[in-house]
Amino acid sequence: MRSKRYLWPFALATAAVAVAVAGLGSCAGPGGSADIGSVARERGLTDADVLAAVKTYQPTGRFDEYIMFSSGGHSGQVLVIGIPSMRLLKVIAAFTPEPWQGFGYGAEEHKELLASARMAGHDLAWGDTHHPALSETDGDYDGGFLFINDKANPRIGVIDLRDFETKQIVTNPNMGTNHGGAFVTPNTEYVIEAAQYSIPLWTDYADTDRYEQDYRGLVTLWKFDRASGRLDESASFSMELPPYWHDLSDAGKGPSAGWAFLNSFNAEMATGGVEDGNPPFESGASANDMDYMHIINWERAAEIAAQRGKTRTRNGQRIIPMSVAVEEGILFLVPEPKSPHGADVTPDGRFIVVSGKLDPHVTIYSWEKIQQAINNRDFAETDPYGIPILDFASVIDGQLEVGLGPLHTQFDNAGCAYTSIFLETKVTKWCLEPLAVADDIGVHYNVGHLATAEGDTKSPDGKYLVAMNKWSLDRFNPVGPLLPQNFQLIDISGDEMQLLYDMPIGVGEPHYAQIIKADKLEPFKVYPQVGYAPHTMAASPNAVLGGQESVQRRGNQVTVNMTAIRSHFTPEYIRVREGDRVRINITSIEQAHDATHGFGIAKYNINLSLEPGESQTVEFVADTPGVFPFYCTEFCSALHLEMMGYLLVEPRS
Ligand code: K7E
Ligand code: CUA
Repeated sequence: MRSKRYLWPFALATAAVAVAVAGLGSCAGPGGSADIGSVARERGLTDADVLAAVKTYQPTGRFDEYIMFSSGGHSGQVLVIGIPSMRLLKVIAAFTPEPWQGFGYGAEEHKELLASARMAGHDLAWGDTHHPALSETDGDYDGGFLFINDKANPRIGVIDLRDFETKQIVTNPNMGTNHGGAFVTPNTEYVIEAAQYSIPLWTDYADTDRYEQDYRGLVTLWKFDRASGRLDESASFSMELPPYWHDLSDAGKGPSAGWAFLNSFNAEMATGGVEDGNPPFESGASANDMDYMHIINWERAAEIAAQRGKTRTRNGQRIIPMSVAVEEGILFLVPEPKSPHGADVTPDGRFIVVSGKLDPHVTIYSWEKIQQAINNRDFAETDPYGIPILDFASVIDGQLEVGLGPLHTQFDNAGCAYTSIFLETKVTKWCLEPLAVADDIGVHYNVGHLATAEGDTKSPDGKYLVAMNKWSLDRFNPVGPLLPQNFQLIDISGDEMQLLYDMPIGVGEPHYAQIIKADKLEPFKVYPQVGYAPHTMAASPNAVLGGQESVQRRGNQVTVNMTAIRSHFTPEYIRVREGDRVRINITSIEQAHDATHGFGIAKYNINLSLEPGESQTVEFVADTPGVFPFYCTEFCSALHLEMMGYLLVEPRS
C-alpha cells in the first residue's frame, strides 16, 4: 500500500510536467489530480521546484543539449551524462574491467591494452580517475577524444569519441601517483600529466630521510598524434620538479598560450611520521602560509627536450633536469596561499585563478604582470633548488574573499566565475571586472569540482553549472553507511543561480567533469565496415564474413572462425579436447543500428560485447573438461534466448 501511494503522485507529476512542456495546459492523468497546480500541492512542490522540473525534464526521445564526461573516481571509469536531464548515458570502461562492454573479459585486444597498463609487475584492476580532458582545436572542445588520468597508478587513458572506447593507456614510469592530469594544450599538442606524491626520481630507492635530495616531482607532456589517435611516447618528454606535491594543471590560452600553470602543496617538504612523534602530514604539509604555483614554458621546453645533451633519460623517458629548466628560463615559481587546490586559466587567457583550501580568498594572477616579471628577471628569491620565485604582490591582479575552503573555479560567458566552497558547502559566483562577489548558492554537501558548459574552452557557454559534491547525508534514501556522492545541476543563465536537479552517483567519487555541446560529437552508429577492429579503428585481420565460418585444428590448437547475427552464432558447436588451446575469431555481421550481441562462455570468465560490424578474438586453454553453454548476453531479438551454443571439452582420459 505504501509504495502504491508513493508511486501515484510521482507518475502524475511526470505527466503534468510533460503537459507543461508541451504547452497544453491540462489533461486527464490516471486517477486524482490532473493539473499542475494540484499535483504540485499534493507533492508539496514549490513554484521553484516545478520550474526546475520543467527546465530539466526530457520527454521520451528528446536528446540533451550537452554531454558531460565525468571521472568515475575510484571506479576507474568515465561517466557520460546528459544535461539538463542528468540522465546517465554510459559508463565508459577506462581502467577497470567492465563486463557490459566486455572490457577485460577475454578479448585479446583488451588483454593487450590491459597488459600495456600494468605497473610494478601487477595487473591493475582499478584506477582512480580524477580529471577528464576533451581534445581541443584552437582552444575549443572538438569532440574527437577524451583523456583521463588515473591518480592511483600514474596513467593516462585515451578514449576515442567515435565509439566511446578506451584505445590506449600509457603508464608513467617515473611517477608515484599523478594528479595534475589530464589537461590539454589549446590544440591538443600535448596532454599534461603532473605527479602528486613525490618519489625518488634518479634512484630506485631512497628512504624519506633523503627526501630533499632524492625525491622529486615531475611533469610529463604527452605528445598527442591526432592522426593515429594515440599518445606518442617517444615524442613525449618530462621535466624534473622539486619534491613539492603537485596538484592541478591548466594550459594557458590566448596571450598565455604556450605556457602551463601547475600548483603545488607541501612546499614544506614535510615527511610526516606521526607514529614517531612527528607532525602528521596534514599539519606538516600546511605549516607555511604560501606554497608555489609553477609557471612552465612548455612550448620552449619541447624545443629544449629535442636538443642533444639537454635531457637525461630515466626509465625510457626524456627528462629536462631542473638545472637545465632554470638555465633555459622555462620554469618559475610564484607563491600561492595556502594549501592551494586548483589553478584555472580564464577563458581569455589573461588571468590564472588559484584557491587555497585554508585561505578564504581566490587569488587572481595577471599573466601580463607575470610575463613582465619574467622578462625583467624581476625575482624575489629562489627556492632551495634554484628556481626563481616571482614576487607575489607584484604579479597578482587582486584577491577576493569568496568563503571558507575555496577549491575549484569555472567560468561562464559573461566574465564571471564560480568557485566551489568546500567548508561552507556552497558555490560563490563572482565577476572579474570589476572584481566582486555576485551571488552564492548552498550545495549538498561539501562540493569539490565544478563544471560549466564548455567551461574550459576559450568561449564558455554559461547556462549550466554542475556542482560535484562529496557528501550526501540526508539528500537521498539511505543505502547503508556508504552514501552516494552526488551532482547538483544549477541554472546559471540568470543573475541568481537556481538549483535544478540532484543526481546521486552510485559508482565512485567523481572529481572533475567537462561539458561539451552535444552536437560536437559524431559517434559511429555502426562500425564503418563488417569485420572492424575498434582497438585499431581499422579492418580486423581476424574478420570473419558470412560464409567464411570454420573450425580448424592444428595439433592441440583449435581455431574457430565465428559470426554472430540475429539470432544465431555460426558455428553453434565448439568441440575440443581437454588442454586444447582454443582461439575464437568472432565478427558481428550485423549492420543494424543498436543490434548488439554479447558472447559469454559459462565458467570460463569470458564475455564480449560485439557492436554491429565489430570483430574480436578470444583465446584460452580449455583446461576444464565438461559441457559449457555459451550464449549471447544482449537481449537482441525475440529469439535471443536461442542465440547460444555449446563448448564441449572432452576429457583426456
Ligand atoms: Cu578531487 Cu581535482 Cu583530484 Cu579537487 S580533485 S575535489
Ligand atoms: Cu544476440 Cu542476444
